[in-house]
Amino acid sequence: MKERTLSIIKPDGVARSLIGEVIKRFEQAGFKIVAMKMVHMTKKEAEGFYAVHKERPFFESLTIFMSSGPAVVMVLEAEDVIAGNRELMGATNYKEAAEGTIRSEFATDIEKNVVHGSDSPETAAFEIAYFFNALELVGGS
Ligand code: IDP
Ligand code: MG
Repeated sequence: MKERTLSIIKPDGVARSLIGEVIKRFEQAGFKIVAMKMVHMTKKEAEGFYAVHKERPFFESLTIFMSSGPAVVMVLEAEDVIAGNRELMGATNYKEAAEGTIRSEFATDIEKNVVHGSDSPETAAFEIAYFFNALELVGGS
């Protein structure tokens, strides 16, 4: 089924000039970009985005990192793109990420792992609406 997911090239990926590298992989996988912009989140905005993790020990560090510089937020559309994007990204911990995945090749730390991707249709809907309104989403085909 055709679906949409939220992708973020995190501040480490932008700072290390990996925007083109990441987008190339999405396009080669057949994902259509139906919305895209750069954002420099405030600490509060990062906390709202990652609210599901607010009880986790890494929440403070994660939200400082995510608000430390500009990020690229995108909505990707394709068949089964939520799982497909998670597969391209690789495991959260880059040391456990499969060879050839974005995190395996480019992450430097369990936190600074270059990309974010929604993990379910429910989180995708919340995360897309967090950054984009309906008029900002073009019809991908
Ligand atoms: P995900 O990004 O693969 O979905 P989540 O468990 O949702 O992983 O965690 C969100 C983000 O929090 C991760 O991408 C990573 O940046 C950071 N993170 C997750 N687990 C840890 C940890 O154990 N230590 C430090 N940062 C972590
Ligand atoms: Mg997650």
